[in-house]
Amino acid sequence: MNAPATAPADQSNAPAWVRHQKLRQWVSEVAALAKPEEIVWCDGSQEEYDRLCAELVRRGTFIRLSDKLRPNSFLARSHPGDVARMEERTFICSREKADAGPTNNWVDPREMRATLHRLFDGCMRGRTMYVVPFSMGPVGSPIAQVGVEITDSAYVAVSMKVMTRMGRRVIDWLGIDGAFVPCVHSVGSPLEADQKDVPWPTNEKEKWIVHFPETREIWSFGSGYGGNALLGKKCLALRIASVMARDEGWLAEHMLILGMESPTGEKTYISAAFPSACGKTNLAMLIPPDAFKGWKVTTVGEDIAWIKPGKDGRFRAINPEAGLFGVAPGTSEKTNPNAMKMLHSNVIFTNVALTPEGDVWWEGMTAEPPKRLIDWQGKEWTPEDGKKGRLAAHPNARFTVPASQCPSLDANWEDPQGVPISAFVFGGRRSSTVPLVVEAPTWEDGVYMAATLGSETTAAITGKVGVVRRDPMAMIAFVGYNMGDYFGHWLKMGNAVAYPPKIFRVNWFRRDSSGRFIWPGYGENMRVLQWIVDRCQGRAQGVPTPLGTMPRFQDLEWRGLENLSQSDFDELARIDAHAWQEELASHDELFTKLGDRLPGSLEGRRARLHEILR
Ligand code: SAT
Ligand code: MN
Repeated sequence: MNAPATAPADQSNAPAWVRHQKLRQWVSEVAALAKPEEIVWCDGSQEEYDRLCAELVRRGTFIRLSDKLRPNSFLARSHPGDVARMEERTFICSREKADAGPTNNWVDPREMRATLHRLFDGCMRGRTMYVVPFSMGPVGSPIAQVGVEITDSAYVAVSMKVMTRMGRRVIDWLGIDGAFVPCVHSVGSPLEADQKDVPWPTNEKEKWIVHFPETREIWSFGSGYGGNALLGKKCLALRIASVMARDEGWLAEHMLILGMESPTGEKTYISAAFPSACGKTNLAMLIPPDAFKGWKVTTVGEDIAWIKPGKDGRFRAINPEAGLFGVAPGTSEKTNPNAMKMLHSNVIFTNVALTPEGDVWWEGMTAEPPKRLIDWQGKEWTPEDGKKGRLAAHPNARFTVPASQCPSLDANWEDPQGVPISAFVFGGRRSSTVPLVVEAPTWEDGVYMAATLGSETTAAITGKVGVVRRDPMAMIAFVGYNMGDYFGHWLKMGNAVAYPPKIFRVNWFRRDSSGRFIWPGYGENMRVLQWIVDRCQGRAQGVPTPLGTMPRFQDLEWRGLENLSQSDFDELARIDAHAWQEELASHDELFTKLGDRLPGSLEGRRARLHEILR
């Protein structure tokens, strides 16, 4: 909002420990506009968390789960129209449309500010406005960034306590004039006098998730769910941070970070990007199969990585988050035993099913569903309903849980300097065309592989199955500026360190002619990770192919996986020239869209691949 000619009186209701005048003034201004009934500053204490959770129970937003089965855990059921991030309602409002680029929604910032003024005027009437100071990254880390979220949702306030370092220590660190990213959020559902509240307030008519990249501000209206409302995550840590990273020479990426410890104690860190529905959280917490005695996989992060050139000539990465907001359906003892352990207590579940004993359930958790459940919309559910295709949990049902509960958490996960990255891995869900694993011969080839990343849609995302969607670096929804410029930034970053990571492309999802997945996935992905680590350490063999270096059958560890034959492997590694011509034509579609902002060297690579893959 434009600053008034004279600063208004301090209406921020800030406690004495807030000494930052600009912060007080900004909170006063937002309060004057949104007109909440009261203002509460969050100190981030456990008492505050418990008090807000109790309040959410009292208001019907939270159901307290059995203290025996899921101690200190809650279930929230969202409004059925507010169940996921909304890309079509997400805007990058740079001054120039071309700076948002063809892959983002754009509205002129002046027009957008007028819209926001209309929407936020009185939007918190009858509600409490929470002021939530948070740090993305360990408080005080040179890589961390501070945000302050104003929200009228207590669900958001408690979720931010789990997902970020939140509260008074962040204010203390800000001091009297530290920089912060202002984030304003409202569910967009004011309460008139005597109006009874609903468990999940939302605005059914309008939802807006708005970013101003030049002034580094975030405004979100109408949704209370996930990335629409927990503004530290995709909005700050990716969209706004990607702009900071471009300007300051680092990378803000949609990547997990994992550590691989060999039997000799050698540690190699990998950062990997996958579009949704590719098992990113499972990979970040992988447990190696028995054949990998002495190997350990450790978790630094499972969604976002901030990566900066380090003094040692390597990229150093931190996980800016302090919690996981993970997809529940499909998580089980088989697919992710570490996640199952992690969910034993202190969890906020959203849109999963409730058992009669006061525990939770979701599709894929167990082979047999419980006899009776209450589904994510609060209705009775039996396995008969399941057979008819009615889901007990929403496909995008989530768990919100502190990272500190992760059994595979890396010892250095909070190192303020970050962990050194040896490899970047990019993967998508592709039933054909893309081989199991390829190492890019050069940084530029790797950037090309990442820029042309594609993944097949699943029902959970679009309702349409099997359509390849281009998702460069898995960042299609998260780059806060022009995608062509982002590719240029990646190309440049290869020269920012003396030892750039190797870049790999993986695909766990290739199918045979009968439609069966050829690769077993999950823990068995360790076989590919080990080859990647060994390549980084100069140990493993591979052969050059038109796409890059690939392992031969004998280059991977097969002990304990006897039923994957050499001919299965040949199919996983097959490069079909005809399919690749189609693939390259589809890369061309993306490149054409980016027009003159596309770096010439990427188009050059495409043309060369076109020649050699004939
Ligand atoms: O809702 S979030 O944006 O946090 C998660 C996701 O959709 O990827
Ligand atoms: Mn994500």
